[in-house]
Amino acid sequence: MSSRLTGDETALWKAAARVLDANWTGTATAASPGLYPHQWSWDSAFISLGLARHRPDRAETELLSLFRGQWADGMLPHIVFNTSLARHAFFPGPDLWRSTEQPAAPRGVQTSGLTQPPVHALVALRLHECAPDGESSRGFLARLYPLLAAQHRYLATARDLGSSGLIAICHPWESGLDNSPAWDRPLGALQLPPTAYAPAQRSRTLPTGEDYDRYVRLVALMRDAGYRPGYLRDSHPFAVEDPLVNATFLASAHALAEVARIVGADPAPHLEAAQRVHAALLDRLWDADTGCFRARDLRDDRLLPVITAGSFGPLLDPELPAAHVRNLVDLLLSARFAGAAGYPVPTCDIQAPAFDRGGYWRGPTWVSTNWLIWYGALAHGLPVVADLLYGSTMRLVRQSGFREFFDPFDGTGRGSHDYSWSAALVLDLLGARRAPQAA
Ligand code: 2M8
Repeated sequence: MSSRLTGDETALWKAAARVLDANWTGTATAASPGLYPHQWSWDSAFISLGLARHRPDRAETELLSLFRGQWADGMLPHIVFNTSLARHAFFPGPDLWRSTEQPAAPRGVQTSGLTQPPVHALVALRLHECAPDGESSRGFLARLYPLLAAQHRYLATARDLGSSGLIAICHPWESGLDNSPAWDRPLGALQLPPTAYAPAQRSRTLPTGEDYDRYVRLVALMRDAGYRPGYLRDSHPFAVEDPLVNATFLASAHALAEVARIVGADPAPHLEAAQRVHAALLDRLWDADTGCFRARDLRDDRLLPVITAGSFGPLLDPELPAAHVRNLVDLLLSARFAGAAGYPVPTCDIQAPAFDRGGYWRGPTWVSTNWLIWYGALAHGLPVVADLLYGSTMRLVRQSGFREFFDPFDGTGRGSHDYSWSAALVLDLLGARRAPQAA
């Protein structure tokens, strides 16, 4: 493979860099200029990977600025609000979360009260590996390490709601795959009071009406209980062990062990945490009948029926047994996913009744899930799968620009334009091709 970018790749690189420059606010990057004007947690992590390739000075600032929102118990919130914007610039804004009323929330920063997939330690280590100046990057890791360790401690203690070794999400937004059909069953079981919370007018591509009321209802329940782990464990109606969230937690635990070694701390607790998740993923979320991972609803202790792009998340586990890897690759290449999509990977099983090629997280291809599966495929020495994902992602952005998501059959762009993580992860993919040792 050539280590130089082609002319076309150079043009893509410049276009992606322009998106990140335009969305930079001075200390962080807006997830998308119009639709998501604040700083989102896993977006920010992905964005810092792109910044590392284009503006390394900003990559560390981006992550550190996100961790300003971390709560005293280690919880890293999924949104850090940009307080220079109008309070109603985004719904749900600070008024729904009321973080400032929570004793554990940071002072002077307004945040949500939920988490998102913990990709941050994985990303921090990758930033270090790409860093032009190893010494200064070690200093950055030393600063970030206690924050990452606290984030992982919170998840392992406050969020192991089933005492199973896996962490549970308490809201579909915590999965990052917000409106995925995987959540239809537990969301449908939620009792709604006779009030509509959500504003009537939202972007047409986002969930509306009763779906949105369910999301807001779950937030209100968590908030009114002070986001307390005891409430989440014993009473909250939505508690799900998700394969992608747990796989990112596991991969980040491995990365955290490496970060610990680099900064002179003890890697052992992080390796033990990774082992626990590895064993519990296989024990609780592997479905031998379909040969893939599925999410488990803790409220009825059953696996959820829909297979999604998140089912491939455990490819991020470097110790995933070869037979499981083979099963996942067969499914990925089958007509249920890449085999029948011109622009893989669709976020939902094409053959599932709920599949919707244009629906928000209900079928379209997203750059973030492609990147995660690409990363996992490389770690398992699957260059054909990795090349398929690389090629599909490049064709999508070449054809439709840095859109939020894409039709998996014809590549039509959907959702917001100039979406930061689409640009950032393309920069990372191009950067990895240019310097394969950093892949
Ligand atoms: C979407 O999430 C927000 C809620 O947090 C929304 O639906 O309004 C998801 O795509 C999520 O994964 C992403 O982090 C966020 C910002 O890009 O938008």
